[in-house]
Amino acid sequence: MKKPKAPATVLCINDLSGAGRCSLAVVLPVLAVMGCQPVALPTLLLSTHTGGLGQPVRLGCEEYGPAALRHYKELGLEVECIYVGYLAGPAGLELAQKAFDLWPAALKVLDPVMGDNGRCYTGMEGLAEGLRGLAARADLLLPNLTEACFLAGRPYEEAAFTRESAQEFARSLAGLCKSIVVTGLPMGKYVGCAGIGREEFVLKKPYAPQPCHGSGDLFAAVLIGGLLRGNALSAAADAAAEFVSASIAATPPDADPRLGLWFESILGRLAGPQPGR
Ligand code: PXL
Repeated sequence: MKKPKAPATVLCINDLSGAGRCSLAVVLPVLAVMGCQPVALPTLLLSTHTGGLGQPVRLGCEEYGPAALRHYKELGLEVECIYVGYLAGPAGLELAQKAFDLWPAALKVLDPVMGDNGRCYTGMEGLAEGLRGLAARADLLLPNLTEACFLAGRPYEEAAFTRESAQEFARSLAGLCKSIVVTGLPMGKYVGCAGIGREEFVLKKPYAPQPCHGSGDLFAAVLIGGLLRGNALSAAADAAAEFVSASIAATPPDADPRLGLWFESILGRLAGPQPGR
């Protein structure tokens, strides 16, 4: 019998928010169902995310993170991809830099989680400069419109984009990273994302009227799963945007938006052949 190929190992540096469907709670099931082996490296434990569910209970991981990295290195863990999300503060930034140092050949993906709708998430002010440094070392940057504006040091404007202006906007970010997919671009009845780097593309999906908590985490995880299956960036981004749209459609309109998207019932759609690496 042919020996099965080992699933791609993805080191996921992100927070663990217990309730609210975001960060590791979303990323781990998505990557696993797509045939990868996620290794969770929490930057912070919270009872919920910080988006309107009251004051979450927090447990810092400042000591845990570097010690866990040392352990993984001692074990000789092979890491094919490092996926960086919510960093919680300067210690998280340092942890991600250290991971980039330890596995230089890994595919390095940075979702610079800082805010949405023109506003910063609680406690994320002041991380822009450090995230710019990390982005310069990453292979792929996945900001939403708000984060792109923060990183580029520009005012946030709620402009309506056309295909052309969306592509132009993505091109204007080129100095930040080799490859960029910027998400959440308002395009009338649609929401768009635009990519630059090895490929240039603009994708449009129907606009969801209610805020979609955790949608960025869902998008990033599906996109990474697709890349590790060997798909092109534009195809992986399209599948990710499609899955976010389908998750919005699977969420009842009267559901509490603070509890995120009801993606569980459609998770099986992401299952498929093992990553063909
Ligand atoms: O999904 C983004 C996110 C991640 N982690 C934490 C958050 C948020 C958004 O509010 O609060 C802790």
